[in-house]
Amino acid sequence: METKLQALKEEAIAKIKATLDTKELNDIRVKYLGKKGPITDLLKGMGKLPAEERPKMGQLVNVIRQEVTTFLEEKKEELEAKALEERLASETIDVTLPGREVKVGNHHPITRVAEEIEDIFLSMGYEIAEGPEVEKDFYNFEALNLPPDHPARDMQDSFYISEETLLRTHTSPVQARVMEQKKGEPIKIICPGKVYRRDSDDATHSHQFSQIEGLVVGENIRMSDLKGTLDLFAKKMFGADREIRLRPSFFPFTEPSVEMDISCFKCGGDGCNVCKQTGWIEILGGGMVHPNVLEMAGYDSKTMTGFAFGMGQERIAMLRYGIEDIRNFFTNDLRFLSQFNHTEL
Ligand code: 2NM
Repeated sequence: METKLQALKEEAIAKIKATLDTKELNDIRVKYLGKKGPITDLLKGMGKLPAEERPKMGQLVNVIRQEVTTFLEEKKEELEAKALEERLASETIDVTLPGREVKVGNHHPITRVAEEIEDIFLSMGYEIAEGPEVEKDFYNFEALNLPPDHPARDMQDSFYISEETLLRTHTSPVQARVMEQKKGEPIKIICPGKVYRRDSDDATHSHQFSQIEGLVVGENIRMSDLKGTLDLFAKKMFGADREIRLRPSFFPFTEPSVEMDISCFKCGGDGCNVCKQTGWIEILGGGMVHPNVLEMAGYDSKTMTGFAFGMGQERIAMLRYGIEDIRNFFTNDLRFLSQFNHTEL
């Protein structure tokens, strides 16, 4: 019986060693250690043994059961570890793969320039005022002292929606509206916004563009206030060492009217390609608000005076960023726009 038991043990261990999966391993366990297995059979047959041999045989059976069980458990662990390893290998994620790019946008260069200009005037105590882009002929022209025969009022020069409605040709009507609302009170505003003119688009003209205009009305507002304000603006916007120059000009809504140049920020005034060898760059127009404009809005032009000025945002942005064609601002070409991403210009 002892040799039989040893043979059974060897047989079971050999099968355990050879098996490759857990199901087969379980079959082996049932076969050798189960209730109908050969070892159980041998135990049952112990009754036929002489009494003095029984304890020794019983002990041997238990030792063999224990040994086979240990082999089974070890194999089970081995197979499970292998299965886990295979699963992990098949489910591996390559964390070194590059992630999906998140495109970060930024403000349009025109918006940037507008906000920069706004910040400068806000720091001087101005408020921002806005108004409609579809405007009454009255606010766009009449209230601004543009006579009926003025060329800007020609169908060829403005986008009319009806006899008395059009796309505003400048942001000045916002200022005419504010003056009307303020009913003789002092004013200090800047008005940014889109404007429209019938024009053939080319490198320097666009039928749609953006302006930013300023208006100050109060007692004793003088040309020197305009000059000081614009000088400070020029220095904050284009560099502390900028100088300004005012030249006589004409606008229907200001008298006297001026145009302002700044000393060239590239060459400092010596002459270069940016200032076209003149040393000066034209930046904006302005002047003292025409008495007719003040009176039409309900101001007494004897006690209240004002200055106003206006500039094209695109022109400022072109100078600031060295852009040569105004159409770049409107075509939404990402190759152009992405140059303004992530960079402090
Ligand atoms: C400019 C040039 C000169 C201007 C005048 C006014 C108003 F409403 F007060 F009459 N607003 N803006 C003005 C004056 C604008 O832009 C080149």
